[in-house]
Amino acid sequence: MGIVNVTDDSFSGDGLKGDVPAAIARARQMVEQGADIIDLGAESTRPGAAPVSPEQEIARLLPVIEGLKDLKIPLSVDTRHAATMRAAAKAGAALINDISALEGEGSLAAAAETGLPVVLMHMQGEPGSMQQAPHYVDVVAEVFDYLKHRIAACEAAGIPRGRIILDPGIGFGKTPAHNLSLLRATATFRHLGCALLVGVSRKSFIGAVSGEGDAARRLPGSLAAGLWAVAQGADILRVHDVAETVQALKIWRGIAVAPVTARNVW
Ligand code: PT1
Repeated sequence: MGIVNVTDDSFSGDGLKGDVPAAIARARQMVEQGADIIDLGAESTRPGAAPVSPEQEIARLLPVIEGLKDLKIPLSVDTRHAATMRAAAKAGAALINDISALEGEGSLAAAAETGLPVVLMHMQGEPGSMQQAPHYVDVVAEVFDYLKHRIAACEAAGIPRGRIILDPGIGFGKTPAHNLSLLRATATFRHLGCALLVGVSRKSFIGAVSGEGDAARRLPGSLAAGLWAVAQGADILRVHDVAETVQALKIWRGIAVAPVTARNVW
């Protein structure tokens, strides 16, 4: 899953602001590089970020979705707003990625109405303050239970389990140690019977563990964490660096799963 941000202040320095042609070009380039899904976001949710109104979000996203109508791969929309989910689905988005696991007002009903698959992500607190004092007694058990309850809420709202993708929410109200514990336990989340998505790309825990302060220089750590997650059962990696991740995955897959031959390439 390639990340395309139409935000003012993406943490990794790749925010395309309101530049619609640039966002469209970035998405097309990622498809060329081997992305299977494009995740479009108009609200920065990195630690400390301020919320964006649904109106602003829709105004930023719709022209990009319209401009990518002919894309050969599914478009995901990264939003916590019911109105944005509806508008994006109507414009052709194929997946709803919600960092608040459809806890927003009207989101369960809106997502169910679209009939689209959804990503349910765990977060402790809100982006604006979530890194101030993350606290868990047992981070893996608590994230697991939260996701289990959100699956139940989805099923009650008419979103079947087969349409749900789970995400432990790396970096969302978690210390570096919490993030490492969750990644270590990636395989545990498979027991919930859904596909798994993991987003580690350039995040601050990689900086904390490696000492690399510049988010744009965290590709090696991002690849290491991403490959670990895939080896433990993650189905989807949300990444900034598509070409590099695809190369790493091809080698991992060649070793772990099946030899790469002329007939059997990614
Ligand atoms: C994610 C994700 C996301 N991450 C899903 N959607 C972001 N499903 C946005 C840091 O610690 O992991 N899964 N949408 C980006 N959010 C962050 C969080 C960026 C933490 C950076 C950090 O640096």
